[in-house]
Amino acid sequence: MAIVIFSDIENIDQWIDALKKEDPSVDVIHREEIKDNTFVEFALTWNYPHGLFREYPSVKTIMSMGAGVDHLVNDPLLPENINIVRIIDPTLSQDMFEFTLAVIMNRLRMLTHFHENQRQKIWKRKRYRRISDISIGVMGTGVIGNHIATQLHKTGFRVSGWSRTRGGSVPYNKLHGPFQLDDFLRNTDILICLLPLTPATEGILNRKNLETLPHGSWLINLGRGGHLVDGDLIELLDSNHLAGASLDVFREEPLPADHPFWSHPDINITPHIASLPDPWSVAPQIMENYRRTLDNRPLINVVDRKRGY
Ligand code: NDP
Ligand code: OXD
Repeated sequence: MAIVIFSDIENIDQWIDALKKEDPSVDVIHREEIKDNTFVEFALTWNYPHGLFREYPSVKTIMSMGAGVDHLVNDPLLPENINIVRIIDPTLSQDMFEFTLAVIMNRLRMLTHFHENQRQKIWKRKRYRRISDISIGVMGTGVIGNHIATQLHKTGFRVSGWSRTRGGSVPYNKLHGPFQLDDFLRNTDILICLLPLTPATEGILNRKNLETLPHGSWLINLGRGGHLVDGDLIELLDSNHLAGASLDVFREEPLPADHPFWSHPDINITPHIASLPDPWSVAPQIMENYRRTLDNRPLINVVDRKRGY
């Protein structure tokens, strides 16, 4: 058996090196090198075309090369007997926090605004807001959202989190379920979406919910493009209900050249870069799941396919 990579991401050689370093005896090959499809039992994948795994009848485990698994659980043709596992990595969660903090601090201290002024040689001061002035709302307090909410709380922000279930005790204010969503949104100046994309969360950043945020709020979407109703965001920015949005994920990636987000003055775009999985940091958990698959033992970081995350 081998680890078979089904992905065209640009740094594939680094993933192979990292896995080989973890266990020099393991075979790691790319999908194109497979001679017999029945040979594949463990697949490492990112954004493969739906239906592909019907062609590989022996696959037991598919491991996502990222934290998100919407590309897998939303495939209606994925055989039900296949286990899906994903990346849970403290380095990745910390990278997400550092990106989030950079975006928030840029907003508070208006660095993009002053950079624009510099280009026009404008010397004009503007009152800024402090960390202690700001209420942050984190939608989705799972592995990453909880890390971000906890770190932002430690940094001095007022933080609330919102998730599907009540969960255990956390150092920040915690709400859950549809009935507490309005309360959560009403008290949020900066909304950070860190939900997984499931049928229940698709389109959750819609007009009704974004309108519940206080006037002048800011949206940071790090979850998935499918959470956001693009037209609703543009209308709420144009009517000045929202002050701006930082978007890292999009319904179509790369974002098409003619998409109105590119030229909107109140939208900051980043190319799905809030975090990049570090192959060396995640190689041990991939090897662990590979070995467990070989030995038919229970896997780690398993996704609940019914729940969708
Ligand atoms: P987890 O599965 O650990 O956490 C998901 C959280 O969302 C949980 O708190 C869960 O609630 C909550 N949730 C799920 N469904 C609902 C719902 N219907 N209503 C309210 N809350 C809900 O995921 P991660 O933290 O690891 O990752 C989150 C997402 O971040 C990924 O799925 C991916 O889309 C995105 N991501 C983006 C990256 C980027 O670079 N932009 C990088 C990595 C991830 P509960 O706790 O009650 O189960
Ligand atoms: C991920 C991502 O899910 O990069 O890891 O979005």
